[in-house]
Amino acid sequence: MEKKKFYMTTAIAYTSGKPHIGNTYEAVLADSIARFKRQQGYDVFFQTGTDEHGQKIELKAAEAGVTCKEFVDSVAGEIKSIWDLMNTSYDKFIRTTDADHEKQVQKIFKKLYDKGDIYKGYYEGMYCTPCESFFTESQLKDGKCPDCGREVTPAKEEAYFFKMSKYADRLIEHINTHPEFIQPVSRKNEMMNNFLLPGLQDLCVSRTSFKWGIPVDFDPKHVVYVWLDALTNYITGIGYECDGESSDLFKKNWPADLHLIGKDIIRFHTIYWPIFLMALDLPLPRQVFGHPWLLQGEGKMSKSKGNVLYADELVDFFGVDAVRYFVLHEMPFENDGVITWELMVERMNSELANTLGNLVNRTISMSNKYFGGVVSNTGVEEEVDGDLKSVVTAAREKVAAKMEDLRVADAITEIFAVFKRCNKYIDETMPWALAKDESKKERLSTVLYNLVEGICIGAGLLESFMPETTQKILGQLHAERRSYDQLSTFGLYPSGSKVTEKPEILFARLDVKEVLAKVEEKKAAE
Ligand code: MET
Repeated sequence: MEKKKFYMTTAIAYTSGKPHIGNTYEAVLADSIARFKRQQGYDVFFQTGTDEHGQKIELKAAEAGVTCKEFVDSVAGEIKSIWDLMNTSYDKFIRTTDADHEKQVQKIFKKLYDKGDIYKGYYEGMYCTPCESFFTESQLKDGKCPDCGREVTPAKEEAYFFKMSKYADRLIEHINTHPEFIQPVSRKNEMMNNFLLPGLQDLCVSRTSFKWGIPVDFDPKHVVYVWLDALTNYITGIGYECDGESSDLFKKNWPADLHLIGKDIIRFHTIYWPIFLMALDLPLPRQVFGHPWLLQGEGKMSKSKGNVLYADELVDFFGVDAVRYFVLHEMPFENDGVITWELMVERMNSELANTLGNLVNRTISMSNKYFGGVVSNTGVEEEVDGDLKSVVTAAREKVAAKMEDLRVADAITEIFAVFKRCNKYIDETMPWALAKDESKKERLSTVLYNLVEGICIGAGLLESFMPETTQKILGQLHAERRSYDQLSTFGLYPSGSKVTEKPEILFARLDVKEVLAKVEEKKAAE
């Protein structure tokens, strides 16, 4: 049977600076979804990348005393290496400075101009440089940018405009008839009531006040508005050809199944982007999911506020999978999540070291102590086994249901319910007591077998979220990786297999005071 395709994307990150853990979160979140879909048997194409044009980047490069290209090359490299460090399994990393992307953007702009959807005029308004956006006076909030709250400056320039209103009715109709299009659903009302229903204004889609962008080829003093440039990455990255035949990859994958983005850029993805697509006569993506933010203490992380945490420094202390676990598990579906060193240490100790690490370690140690590492199912069952088995075998469906709704944190909670159930099973069966009674030896063997089996299934389910940990656990149990189908069947661990003699500690317990002291030390040294 042919596999069903699943095309998903993250937002592409601005190459204005090193991404903090809040930006990195999105790549990890997307990765966990991509991996889970693959595990379920989908033919996934997962695209991420970098957004490299615009005045802000031009200014940063000038500050750094390098060319724009040098600047973005260096930051894009940094972003890619952090995505790699976090084990994100993207299929394509697009950069908006890629030559084929730039060429398509020029063609798209020309096509929309020829069609009459883009026209030339003048823009007068207030401009927010960090957001690359114009606002009218009435759109400002207390005289400042309504999106980021920073200062705006008056600006007037000759510019091209896109006739947004032409497609507004079609978009309203689409949103109303496709309840899955904007998620979480609360964001839909915001888009409708604040933007669509009051009436869309034409959008300024070119700039002349700076140079670092894709030139409009038939009027090169203009560069293409960075959002028109950036949004099209979702089609150019898979081989869209504006005035010819698109690639097979494009034909297979478009429309996208999921655009995963931060909640602050939902408007660009559920209003501008679908309208651009309509103008290009392309079908709309199936779903846009606006995730909440990961906050560090008070407020959104930002360099200017000095409350920034970076993935690589967290990884130095906790390891990749613990950081993946933390960001995925601490992020609620709709509200913002919080990350602090203290919380990380707490989760590391309670959930990772205790609930999971200790379970695996104890099970392996007992198998070695009582049976020389050989784990056999002797078939001596007791009533309590039934509940363990039903919790373990029901987990896959529960995880799948949560993932279907993109409730990743809840999916992880379901997996940890398996490990918790296994721990409870140890308390219930008391293997150390069984070991004292020679006549209970066979029962003890089955108890350990059931634990190993529970751990194998839990570890298999964990693969999309903590891929290295899954490998380590299966490695220690000398167990095969299981297919998705096999993850709801109890008893596939071959009876009589031998586990490792020396289990490696999966997650070391940390002392919060020591961690904080080291963090301070590091800061002082910088
Ligand atoms: N660079 C933008 C941001 O980080 C996202 C662009 S997605 C097409 O907000």
